[in-house]
Amino acid sequence: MAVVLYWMAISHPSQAARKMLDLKGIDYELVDVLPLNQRVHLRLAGFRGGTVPALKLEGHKIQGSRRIARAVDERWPEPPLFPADPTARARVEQAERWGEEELQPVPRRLFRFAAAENPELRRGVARVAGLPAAGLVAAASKPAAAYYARTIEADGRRATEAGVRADLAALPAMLDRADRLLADGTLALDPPNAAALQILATVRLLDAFEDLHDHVAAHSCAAPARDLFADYPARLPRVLEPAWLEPLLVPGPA
Ligand SMILES: N[C@@H](CCC(=O)N[C@@H](CS)C(=O)NCC(=O)O)C(=O)O
Repeated sequence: MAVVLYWMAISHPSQAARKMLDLKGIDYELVDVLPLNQRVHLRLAGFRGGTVPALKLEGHKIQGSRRIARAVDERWPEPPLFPADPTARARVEQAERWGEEELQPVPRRLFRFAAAENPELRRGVARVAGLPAAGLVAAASKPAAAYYARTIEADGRRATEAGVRADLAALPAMLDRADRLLADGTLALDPPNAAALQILATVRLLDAFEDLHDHVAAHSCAAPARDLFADYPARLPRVLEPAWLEPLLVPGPA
């Protein structure tokens, strides 16, 4: 098969990359990477980096959702993931970059924090990944979960209480920004452009955290995120201290 996507169903940039291939009508093979084992699996598959999504495309190995968007768009131009007009393209690229660098780490950090703290969540993830003996996997993956919780993300934060609380404080403004990008047409939906896929995949995962659902659902970006990623398999139980959620209790957008 000329196109192979290494992904994890729970991973929001993986969901965005898969949707790109689907929108282009590309015939591809999907390889499920075990959650918390990305680094090992991807190195064994010949990739230099240890993150999903990772794409083999006609002999090339491409990692990172933004690089994948460009490679796929160049090889299969229709429907386009970026506008043809240079000014409009620059706006979409700027939004996509913000989506990847600032918004994307937020649910990943919450997930890592929760996975390190909560065996039930690890059991759920093992079940979604189709693994047998999910209870054993949950116990065995505790050190890996702790390791990922200590990893520093591109934005300099870790999945610690301080990192998570800073994310929760920043989240309302970030979702307001996603709403504005949707309202001014930077995030196109018909067909979805690269910025919409990048940002709405993250919004969809945020919405799947029971702790965050009410707040996310009050934003106008939540409904298109749910439509675009209707089959997203994530449902994450309450894991955060109620007091940490206070920044989300301020009234949502009008
Ligand atoms: N910003 C990159 C990052 C992807 C990323 O961090 N993926 C996570 C899953 S959502 C991963 O595989 N992490 C493994 C690791 O950090 O070792 C992208 O958009 O592709």
